[in-house]
Amino acid sequence: MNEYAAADKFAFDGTVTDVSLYGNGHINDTYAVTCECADGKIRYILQRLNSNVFPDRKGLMRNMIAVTDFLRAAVVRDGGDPERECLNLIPTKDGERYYTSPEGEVWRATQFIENTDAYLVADDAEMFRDAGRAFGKFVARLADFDADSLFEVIPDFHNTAKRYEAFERALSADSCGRAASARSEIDFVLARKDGCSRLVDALKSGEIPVRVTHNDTKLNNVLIDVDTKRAVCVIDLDTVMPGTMLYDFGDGVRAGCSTAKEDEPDLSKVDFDIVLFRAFASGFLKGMEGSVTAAERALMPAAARLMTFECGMRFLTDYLSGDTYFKTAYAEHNLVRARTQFRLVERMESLAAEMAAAVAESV
Ligand code: ADP
Ligand code: GN1
Ligand code: MG
Repeated sequence: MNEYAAADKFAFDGTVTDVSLYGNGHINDTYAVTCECADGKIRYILQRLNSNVFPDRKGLMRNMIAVTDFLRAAVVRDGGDPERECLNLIPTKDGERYYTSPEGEVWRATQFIENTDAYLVADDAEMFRDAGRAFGKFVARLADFDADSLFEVIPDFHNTAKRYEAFERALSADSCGRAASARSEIDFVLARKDGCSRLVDALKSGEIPVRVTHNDTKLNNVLIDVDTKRAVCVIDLDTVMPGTMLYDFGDGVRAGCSTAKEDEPDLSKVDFDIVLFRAFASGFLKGMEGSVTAAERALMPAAARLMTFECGMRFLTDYLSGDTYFKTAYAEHNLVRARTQFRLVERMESLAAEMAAAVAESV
């Protein structure tokens, strides 16, 4: 179904005048919908959920509805603005919270949070600190949410050891004959097999607590107010599942502590910024309101490294498999992305002591 036909299913205010592709997500098809109504223009976000990545989109939507309802109540309780500080689903004309097309596509719509932007690279450390605070607060707010009620949208999403096995399978299949063009990246991964299960083992043994986590905390998954540069709303709730705060902390560092975009082809521009790391760590810990355990804190630098390695390995796996998972704009896109992640991992390996000191100094 095309986006105009899908837009017509929702109870938007006014008349739809434009539906255009929007944003930089790698997974769903996201559109901005513009409607004309008596008092001017109003915008919405309309999304077609990715059926390949999310086989059970009804389970995903059940999670999203429960989580957004819960967060909305928390925002109201804290005296915040529930129209801006949480996602608000727009019902369909039939009163449903999302739309399923006859061919099985799942579409959802949310209020467009105006006067905000999604950043690929932070403007400065203060902006990134506040993004960290928002992601930490997200985990803190969901502390009382029943983890067992959540459907596991993508099983083993951050199980790095299982991700490693998937990489090995893609490498031995080499279904597109691309392995020869990624030899040094493949060797980079093979050399780091040990350590992949550090966080899953810590969860399994009880060394660190299971929490309800976001699991996809890249900088462009928090909307930032364009005037104040403060984080307004955490978005992209598709992967909210039981996990560890270290997934969210680590993935946030991965995405935001780089001096360049995730797909920067010129590696001389890609470096790990310890100032940004310090800012994110202090913001995240503040957002978590003192609930971080000593064991979690001790693993924060390692988690940043591991989540970055995992993401690079996923990009490389997708490159070897013929780009079936992440959206790509050109043939080498996933390989280019893998390279930036591995550059960051190397830099984090060299900066391990400085990263540990930065976390230890954060209050
Ligand atoms: P994906 O899973 O593909 O990353 P997202 O849910 O993150 O999809 O949405 C993609 C982009 O759309 C975001 O990075 C952001 O720029 C924009 N976006 C999503 N929801 C909203 C919203 N409610 N208001 C404004 N922009 C939004
Ligand atoms: C995807 O959906 P998006 O673009 O925010 C991916 C994340 C990766 C990220 C890398 C469901 O995030 O896991 O870390 O790309 N989301 C899913 O940029 O796989
Ligand atoms: Mg996103």
